[in-house]
Amino acid sequence: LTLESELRRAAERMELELHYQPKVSLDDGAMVGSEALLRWCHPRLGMVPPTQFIQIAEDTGLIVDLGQWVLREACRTAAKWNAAGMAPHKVAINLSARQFQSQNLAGVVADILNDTACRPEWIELEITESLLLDDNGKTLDALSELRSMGVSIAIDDFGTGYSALSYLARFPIDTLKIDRSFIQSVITDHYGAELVKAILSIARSLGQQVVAEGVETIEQAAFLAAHGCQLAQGFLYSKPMPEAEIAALPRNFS
Ligand code: G
Ligand code: G
Ligand code: MN
Ligand code: NA
Repeated sequence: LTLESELRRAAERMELELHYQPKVSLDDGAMVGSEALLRWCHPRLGMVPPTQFIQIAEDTGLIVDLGQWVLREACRTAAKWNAAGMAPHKVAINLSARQFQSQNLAGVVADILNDTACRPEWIELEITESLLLDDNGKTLDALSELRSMGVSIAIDDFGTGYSALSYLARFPIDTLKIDRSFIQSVITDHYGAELVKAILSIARSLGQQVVAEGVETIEQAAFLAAHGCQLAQGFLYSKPMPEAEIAALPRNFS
């Protein structure tokens, strides 16, 4: 059996699972959200990391069904956590470009929100810079419709793509997620520190929120807080964990 045909059946065999990594306010340490990250527990191979199967799923088109499974599962969890008084907790969901091209994404999201009793403000969709550069008009339409529904949009891995900064003004974007390669250098490298300060300054001017990814040390968190970064994610707080383990965590990391 090829990995592709096994992946095709992974969802119905309940081999897929979402883990969640807390997103923390640098102001007061409160857990204000989380990022949903896909995991495949393969019966023979064990845990297959997404870096090994997302690309296959994208190349074969399987990502469209897989992505819908992820959306539904993450919205279900967001609704459950917010209804249980964990509120307000925003769940971030990663999207691939194929999910915009091959379907009416805004319609799909609207149906899933409705089915799962999830409010639009309880989710954020994470897209990459490359998606915006390839736009044929369809992406802008879908993002605008999602935004008008009340769903927020984040740019993932910010700074690692083609950096055509003009898209920041053209597209409805709420949040920039600074890639962890930048965060890892803020303390050790002068240029790294200046780059992160410049990104924070651009985001502030454009009214966008910033999430620092891959925060591993107190020194990094202190630097980010001192320069006006609002939110952080990383091993300093928590690795990605199953739903039940996140729900059992204290709501504050300070
Ligand atoms: O935790 P980590 O190894 O999980 O994730 C690696 C990368 O895989 C992430 O940076 C993310 O871009 C991608 N990824 C994780 N989950 C999903 C998902 O549900 N959909 C898509 N399209 N990408 C994902
Ligand atoms: O969507 P994205 O590419 O940002 O996925 C996040 C990836 O980064 C996941 O693979 C996750 O496990 C990983 N990650 C999360 N926090 C940290 C961290 O503090 N350090 C490192 N090295 N990786 C992290
Ligand atoms: Mn992401
Ligand atoms: Na990232």
